[in-house]
Amino acid sequence: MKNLNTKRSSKLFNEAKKYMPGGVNSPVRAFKSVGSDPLFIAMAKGQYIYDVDGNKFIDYVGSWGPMILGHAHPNVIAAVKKTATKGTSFGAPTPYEVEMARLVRKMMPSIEVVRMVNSGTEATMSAVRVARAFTGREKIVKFAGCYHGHFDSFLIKAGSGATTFGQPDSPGVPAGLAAKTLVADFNDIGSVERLFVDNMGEIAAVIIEPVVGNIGVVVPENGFLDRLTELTRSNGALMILDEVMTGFRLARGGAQEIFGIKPDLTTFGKIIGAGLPVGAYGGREDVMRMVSPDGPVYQAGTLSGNPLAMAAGIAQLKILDRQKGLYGQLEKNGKLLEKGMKRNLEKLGLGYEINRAGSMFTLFFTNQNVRDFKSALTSDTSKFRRYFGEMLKRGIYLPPSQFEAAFISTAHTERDIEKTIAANYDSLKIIG
Ligand code: HOZ
Repeated sequence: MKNLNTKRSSKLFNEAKKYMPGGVNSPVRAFKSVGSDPLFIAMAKGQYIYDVDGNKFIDYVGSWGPMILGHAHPNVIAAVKKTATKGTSFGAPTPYEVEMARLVRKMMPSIEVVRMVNSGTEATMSAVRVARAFTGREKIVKFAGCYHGHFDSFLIKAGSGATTFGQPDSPGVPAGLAAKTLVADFNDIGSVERLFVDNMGEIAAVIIEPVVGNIGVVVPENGFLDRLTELTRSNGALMILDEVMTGFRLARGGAQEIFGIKPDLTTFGKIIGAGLPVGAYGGREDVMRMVSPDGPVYQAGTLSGNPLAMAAGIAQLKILDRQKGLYGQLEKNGKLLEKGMKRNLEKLGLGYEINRAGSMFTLFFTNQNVRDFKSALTSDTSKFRRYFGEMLKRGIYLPPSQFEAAFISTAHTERDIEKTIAANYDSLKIIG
């Protein structure tokens, strides 16, 4: 199998490194952990992404999740074009924001009141501030390996790029603030119970990715999220569900619909902007009315509810809301891919793990059952690095880290899945 020609990407990267930290604007896209230069992208359409050297790939990154309908969906593009001609930002309310809030409430009934922001990080940061104000408590509980964006309080045992680059606890976070973040183990309710006992009356909220996507995909075991919800209630703390990845992806009503839980607050990210910069947080009316100008908790932003982002997001959410069979198709293709990859592993006598929730999946290079941060870290990342390179050569663009989720979109066809399974077989055969 020939190596890819990536001359133009490499040239751009060399120049980019002079002007930007690591040559990129977000660490995970630097390809650092997979030992090659990142691809610079020229365009994407449907399930395909094209780099500046003219290479074409079946894309399983999907801009890290939001492109659930594939790239450049005609409805989304039409909405952006139409809106852009009327102006790109006003710093004042628009009808789009009302329509967006109405849609989010309709699709996710736990959301009574919602505030739009510009990213998942802003959403989680603001949700925790509100929870602290509402409860009058300062400590929060997060789970090892969960990633909730790059706000100080969350860069403690954080997944995603922080784990990929071996920096789960970032320097620069004040020790006093870090001490307010308590860390429990995913799928281990006992670890949360102990924190509540040791910090009685001090915990404002528990924040969790219902299906972890930031150490690769890790699925909650039966009853774990239910017990967690009960535990927060009985201790007067709030439950914050971080649905930045899972919201509107695993189901119309997100992970909370699938697992039948009702969080106090939920955070969302890029999917509600169809790839434009958007986030949101929302939930119980009595909690959300704490937010300024209804209440005293300050949180603001000129670009919050930006008309272009709202128009794109509304176009995408409307399809997710109305198109019959959409989530069934994602599940079917997810299952097909999982089955094919498992068949490959069996044929080759390899015992690696595949975790999947609907259209999110990860192949872990470990023989252990991956159910938390510790077991995810048993993955052989040098094997992943070689696997990633082999898949890329075969036209499959996966997230460039063992500790990320891959995403299927509605644009992926059965043929794409079959091609991916074949590439997976050939790649695994080479690396063993
Ligand atoms: N952290 C995001 C999902 N794991 C990826 C996007 C980014 O950090 O650039």
